[in-house]
Amino acid sequence: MSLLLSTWSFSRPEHESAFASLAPGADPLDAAMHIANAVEADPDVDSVGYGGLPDANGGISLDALVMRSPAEHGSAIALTKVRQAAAAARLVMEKSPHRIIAGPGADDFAMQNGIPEEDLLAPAARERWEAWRHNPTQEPGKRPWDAGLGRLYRTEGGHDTVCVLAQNNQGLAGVCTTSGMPWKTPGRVGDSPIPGAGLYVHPRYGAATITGTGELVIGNCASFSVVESMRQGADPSRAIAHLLELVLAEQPVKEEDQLGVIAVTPEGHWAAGSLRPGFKYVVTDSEGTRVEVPELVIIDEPVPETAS
Ligand code: SD4
Repeated sequence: MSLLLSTWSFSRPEHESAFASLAPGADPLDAAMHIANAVEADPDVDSVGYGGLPDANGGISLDALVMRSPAEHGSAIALTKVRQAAAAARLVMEKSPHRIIAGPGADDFAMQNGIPEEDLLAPAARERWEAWRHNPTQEPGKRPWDAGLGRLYRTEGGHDTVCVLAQNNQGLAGVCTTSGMPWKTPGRVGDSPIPGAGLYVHPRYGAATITGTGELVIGNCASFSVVESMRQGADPSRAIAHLLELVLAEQPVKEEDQLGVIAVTPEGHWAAGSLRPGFKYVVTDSEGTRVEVPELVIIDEPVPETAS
């Protein structure tokens, strides 16, 4: 049995082809990368790779993490010259003696290992930054709302990362790749490239990954916390609920904050949950591919009219 899970409906298009590469014996990381690479290359996804919205100065930076186990993971942080952030993170894991490489060194390392230098700021993202720059006092942001159409409804300031988990008879693998929070303070790094925050994979206990406001994720070591709950016997849904309730109790959660979590056991039992309505995820298993709403939503809120 094999399984692919990813955050947000914009990650759906490559699910079937990625799943085809997840046959027994295949490397689950390859399948997860397939989805991440496609989203990074899509200029219409404004929160990942090319097309991502820039920081307050108009500079875009990308962060990514790939993980198979506590002994096998790599992060590339604050890339400004290469679009393929997940591939850069995989190179850190496979070709360096380190676990995290950040800043200009991360760009150099990626390029030395064959990833091309490219412009990261798409014209549409530049235009939106120009508009924001001339009116930075506008309402700071509403959280993303996934209408399941492959694009997210939202106003300025929302953000949403592609996180992918893959499971087959070879084990588990995960990828998390993002351009981070739009209009962020230059130099800001979120949860996505931090092992145990945006993503955690343990071959014996399971994997979890998170999209949403990174500032709420880091302090609770959120992905690690979900996997740790599974290690202690919780099923994935209970483990996610425990994490989201903990964040709500311990963090200054604002109206525009959202967290979407997906988790899977080594046997392929999975669940998803979110802090609020509006999060969707994509699953492919032997029954096919579908875009799903998580059963677990911690804060009950009405659907905004603009999202329907
Ligand atoms: C970050 N967690 O940089 C990422 C962004 C994200 O939904 O996932 N947004 O905080």
